[in-house]
Amino acid sequence: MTKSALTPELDELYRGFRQQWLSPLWTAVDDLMPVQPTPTAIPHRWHWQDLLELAERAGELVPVGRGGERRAIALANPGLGGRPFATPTLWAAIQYLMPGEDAPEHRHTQHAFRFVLEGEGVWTVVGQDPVAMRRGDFLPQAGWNWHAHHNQAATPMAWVDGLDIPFQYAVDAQFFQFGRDSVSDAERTTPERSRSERLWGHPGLRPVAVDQRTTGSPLLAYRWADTDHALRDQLELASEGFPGVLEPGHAAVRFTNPTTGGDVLPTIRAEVHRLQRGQDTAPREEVGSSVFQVFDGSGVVTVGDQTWSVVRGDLFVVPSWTSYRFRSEAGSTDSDSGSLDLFRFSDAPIFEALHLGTGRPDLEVNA
Ligand code: 1HN
Repeated sequence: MTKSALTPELDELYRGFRQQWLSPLWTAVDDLMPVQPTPTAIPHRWHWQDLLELAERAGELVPVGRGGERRAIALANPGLGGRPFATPTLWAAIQYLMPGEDAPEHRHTQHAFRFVLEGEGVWTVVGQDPVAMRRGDFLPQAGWNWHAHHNQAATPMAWVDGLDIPFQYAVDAQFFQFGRDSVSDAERTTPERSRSERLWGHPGLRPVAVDQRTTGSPLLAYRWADTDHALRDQLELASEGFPGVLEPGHAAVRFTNPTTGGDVLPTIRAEVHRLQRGQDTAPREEVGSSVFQVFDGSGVVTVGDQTWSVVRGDLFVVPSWTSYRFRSEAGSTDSDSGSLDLFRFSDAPIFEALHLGTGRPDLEVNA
């Protein structure tokens, strides 16, 4: 079908289409079927320091309670029309709790996690299991689990929440329920280890008697000491000439569900990457979108046509099919090792489940 000049007859035809809620393909095919993804989300970076200052101000001005539910302030990608969406599939927010504050119990079908950049003193109670949150910990919480948070420390605490809200919003899959208005005293105590960690937190070992198929990981906390150790071991092995790293000087681990070995949540993949001092990565592009947070160190990040210097806590978005690469800045001041540690989460499990792959289909077929 070639595009022809608009005659009165064609104009009449198009009016007929509109009146009957119809839309011809031939005027929309370039938009609907681009030769490669043309993301509406754009590369964008948020400074942690700016987020923290605004969250602190929200802590002074905005109470937490039933109705508003959480003092969470979402990253709104400038390409996505002001919606609280970091990418078309992913929500990312800074959440802030003042000393003594409770975030009330509720549950929702959206899959979620917390990642802690700094501080401690907040516990999250997931399915009545109190779980401590400390720097570097990753806390997944699959959909439809009851959860509440409480800050029992004398200082405020901030962390990052990731959820698949934009995805579930786009496909009309969300359900939500309020829980109890306050949790029991037993749930207010913070044991050193949660029940989930005592049952599921032993490497390579699963409880024989527990065969339940949970949605997402039954392990509710992945502690920084383990993540750090795994990354250090990968780099040490590499220096001894053994495989394991992603590329020279670049170690990476993925949080997995101990019952399956697969991704920790049905819709969200989460990883930590460590780039040794002075190293850079090869450029990559993938179908699907990611949010990164600098956990430690500093570096230079290029995403599409943007290049940013990033420091501890800064967040940035990599839209679908947008080239990205990193460089660790030698001699950074806030990290002992000079390496750049990046926390990353993405929607990769959705794309893999739908066989939308991570790259161009012809390249994948020929690979
Ligand atoms: C939620 O339940 C949490 O539990 C954080 O901490 C962010 C954003 C939208 C809807 C529910 C939380 C959320 C959320």
